[in-house]
Amino acid sequence: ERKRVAKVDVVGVPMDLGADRRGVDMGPSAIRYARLKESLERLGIEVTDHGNLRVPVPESATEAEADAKYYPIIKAVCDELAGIVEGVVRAGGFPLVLGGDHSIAMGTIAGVARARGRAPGVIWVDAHGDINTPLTSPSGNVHGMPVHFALQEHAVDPARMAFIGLRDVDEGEKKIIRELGVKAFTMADVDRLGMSGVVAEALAIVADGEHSVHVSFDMDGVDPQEAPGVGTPVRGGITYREAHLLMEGVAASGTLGSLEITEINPILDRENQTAILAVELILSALGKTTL
Ligand code: 4U7
Ligand code: MN
Ligand code: MN
Ligand code: MN
Repeated sequence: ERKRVAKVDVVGVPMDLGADRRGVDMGPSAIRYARLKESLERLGIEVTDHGNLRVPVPESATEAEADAKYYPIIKAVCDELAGIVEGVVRAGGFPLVLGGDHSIAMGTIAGVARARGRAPGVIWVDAHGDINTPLTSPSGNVHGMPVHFALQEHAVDPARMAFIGLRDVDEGEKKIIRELGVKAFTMADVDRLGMSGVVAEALAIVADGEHSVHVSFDMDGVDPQEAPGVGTPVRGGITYREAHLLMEGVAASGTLGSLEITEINPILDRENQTAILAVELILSALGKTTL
């Protein structure tokens, strides 16, 4: 019997300042509504829900920086998130962060890094690269930049990170990924290698025995047929079974130290199916198996 996560600490971050379309701020509610707590408890996991952080709404915020919209406010919320995540990890807990747009990953990763004295290895599941700088970004939206900031400011090692599911990467991002040599498994790689091969290769890079693994899961990594409730859907994504296989592979490695689920937009969803899928995937990542 492999060692399972016994205690999970849930933190909601109703953030949508990092994205153009309103609605991902409702992600944490949708995931809780999909019975996150009860489902984890049925797995035998003890759950502490820390509730949601207070996040300003765009209507109440002033927006000065066109290159990275709302960056100062996003940074302040991420600092607060980092403090909570740091405390959870120090207390031996497992942070499960519910977004919110993907800019929140800066806070989660910073918190894990502070608690452990080193940045985690990162598996970034996404249709997008999220590695724009304020200068390369075509949109100015910070949810397209968190990987850049995680590498730049939170000491994530580009050699200890892997993308899975990419299929919509900006020209500037392609150049950065190439120059940094970040391992990127595109959907074409998933087609060729199969998801089990991709996960094995990704874990071999990210989990070197010294780094805990952080999975930052953007629900738009999954195909829109399965996950329609996202702000920026892109066809040709990870299938339902591939998504589970990914999480099951991570669970089986016994290296997962933290997890976040981002970019669910309940307004664009159908009967909460994207949040329901998110809960299923969380359970797979935390060790749920059929038998
Ligand atoms: B997400 C985009 F230009 N690359 O930077 C950008 F295509 O967290 C999209 O992955 C970013 O959902 C998507 O604005 C951010 C765009
Ligand atoms: Mn994305
Ligand atoms: Mn993303
Ligand atoms: Mn998005």
